[in-house]
Amino acid sequence: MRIDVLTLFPDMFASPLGFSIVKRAQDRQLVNIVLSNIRDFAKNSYKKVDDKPYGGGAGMVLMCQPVFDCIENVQKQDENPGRVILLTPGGKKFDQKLAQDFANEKRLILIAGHYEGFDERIRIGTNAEEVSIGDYVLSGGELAAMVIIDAVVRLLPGALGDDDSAACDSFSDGLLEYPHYTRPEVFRDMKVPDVLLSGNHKDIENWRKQQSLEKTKQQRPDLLK
Ligand code: 6GU
Repeated sequence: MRIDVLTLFPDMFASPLGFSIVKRAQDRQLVNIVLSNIRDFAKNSYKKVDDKPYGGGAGMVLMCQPVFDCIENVQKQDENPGRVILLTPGGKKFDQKLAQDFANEKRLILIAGHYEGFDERIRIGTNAEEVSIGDYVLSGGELAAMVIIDAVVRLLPGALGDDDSAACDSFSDGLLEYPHYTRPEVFRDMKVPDVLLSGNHKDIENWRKQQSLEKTKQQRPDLLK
């Protein structure tokens, strides 16, 4: 899989992409993550990429020309034009199902905006989908892009080791995950539930299912509907 990220702040990505599962997936060449700086495509001498909104109002708007040029530059690097995603709080909400859908793609192009937003013609002209990671406002799309990359890359076949499992994750079956315990059996008077020490796999499986249901009922009743 190839993931392009178009951003004004490519340096923000070094740390989240440089550790753990996402780093390992890149090392194993399961994913090629390519960062492009939109500012490199500014035509004017001040490298300006934003301007005041027509009609007035606060903030600045990301201009069409550098973004279109940046998209076209990455698209010509590969025969697959990719699924173009604009990161914006007004987009469709990202969830585990969309993560799986993205993980089935050969190529994603994630565009992170800043300032007040994108010139609307970027969405229209590139036929991009708008995606949000939740109902709150971030200063830019970069953190959202990192969240999406992490959630998608761990779903790529071979990304998780034998010790990890995506199939049991919260949301993968529509429920939250059951609680986990490891050694010691007692810590500060808190004991591991007996059933987990019983060795009875059927009982353990039943207990976990019931705990998953109970936790979902308590924390996220909306998931049960
Ligand atoms: Cl994708 N962008 C911004 N700026 N804020 C957000 C978001 C995206 N998703 C949730 N909040």
